[in-house]
Amino acid sequence: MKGWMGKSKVFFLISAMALLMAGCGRENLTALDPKGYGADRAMDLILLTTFIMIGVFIIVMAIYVITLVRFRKKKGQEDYIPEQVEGNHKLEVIWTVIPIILVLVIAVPTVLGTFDLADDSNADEHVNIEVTGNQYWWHFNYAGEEVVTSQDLYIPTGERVYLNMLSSDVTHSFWIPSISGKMDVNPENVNTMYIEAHEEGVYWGKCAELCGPSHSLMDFKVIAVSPEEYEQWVADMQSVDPEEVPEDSVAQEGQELFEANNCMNCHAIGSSPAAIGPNLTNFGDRSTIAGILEPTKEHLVEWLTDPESVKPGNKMTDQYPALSEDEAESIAEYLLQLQPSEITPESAGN
Ligand code: HEC
Ligand SMILES: [Cu+2]
Repeated sequence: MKGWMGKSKVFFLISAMALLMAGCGRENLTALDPKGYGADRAMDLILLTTFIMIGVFIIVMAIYVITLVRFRKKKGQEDYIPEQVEGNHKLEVIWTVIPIILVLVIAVPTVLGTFDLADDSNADEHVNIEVTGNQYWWHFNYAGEEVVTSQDLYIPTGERVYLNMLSSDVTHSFWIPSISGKMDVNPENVNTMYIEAHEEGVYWGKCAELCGPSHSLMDFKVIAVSPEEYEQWVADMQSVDPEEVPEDSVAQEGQELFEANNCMNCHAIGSSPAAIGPNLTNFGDRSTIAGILEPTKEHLVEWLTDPESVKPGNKMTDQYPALSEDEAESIAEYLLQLQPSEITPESAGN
């Protein structure tokens, strides 16, 4: 009875885990549905190793079952003792050589793929973006373009985009499962990787290295658009005038409050390299607020009045005078109007 209970518990646990993990897959947040070059290579290796493992499993199981059936103790032969074998040269060579061959079959494409994905010899001919990981947000500086943004990384489809990555604090890891593998983002050295998206779309990114209390909320998106749309987006970003005064009076008031409440100590609008907080040039076009909230006015007011409840341990909490609901609403009105481009996560589709 006890044994049966134990087994049923294990069975229950495994089913519960399977159910839970089935819920983990999110469209455009899975390495099993590759939409980019690095993810393709990883998928090839996943399939290769899985097929080899399944093959080994089937063969071993077949030998096991055959042995069990054929060499059972038979009626009338209760006293029979089979030949006692001590060491068999031929067998030992076979079961040493086969695994070595299998490991080589896996190792060769793995090593080639690793070198291929680390190749940055042609980086100069492609789009280069400086990526900075921060507790708990991402900063993107488009080298040579005077374009700076955060959280939503715009890239052209069908081309390599080189990312030169550094952290401003602790080690993070940059991971867009559908597009490419992970890369550590360290405070002491620049790591370079390239990504290439095949199709237009919005791809989810995650920080994959435990970096503090809001590590799991350190999400970002890659917005892959056609090369023409990408050029247009860059031009739109370059033409932003950070001083521009909004037309409606609530947003105007919001802009004044933004200037009066220390916000600009940390947040730039325009291509300023200052980056204690996310650059807000195209904040109104963002797919999310702070990487995780739906981009609505209510959520923005929530973020501005109580960021701690949204992202524990974030670096904005208590760094500015407390805002009333009205003040936060005016600022929200202003920030959500910062929409320099028609090229947005929505236009790139989901
Ligand atoms: C001490 C620096 C600092 C000050 C002052 C500050 N912020 Fe922030 N802000 C941050 C940081 C850091 C983040 C990123 C938090 C995170 O996601 O972990 C942030 C995030 C944001 C975001 C979300 C950005 C995005 O890309 O989703 C908005 C909007 C914002 N702040 C608005 C404001 C406003 C408005 C004020 C002034 C009332 C302000 N901030 C004051 C540092 C600051
Ligand atoms: Cu992180």
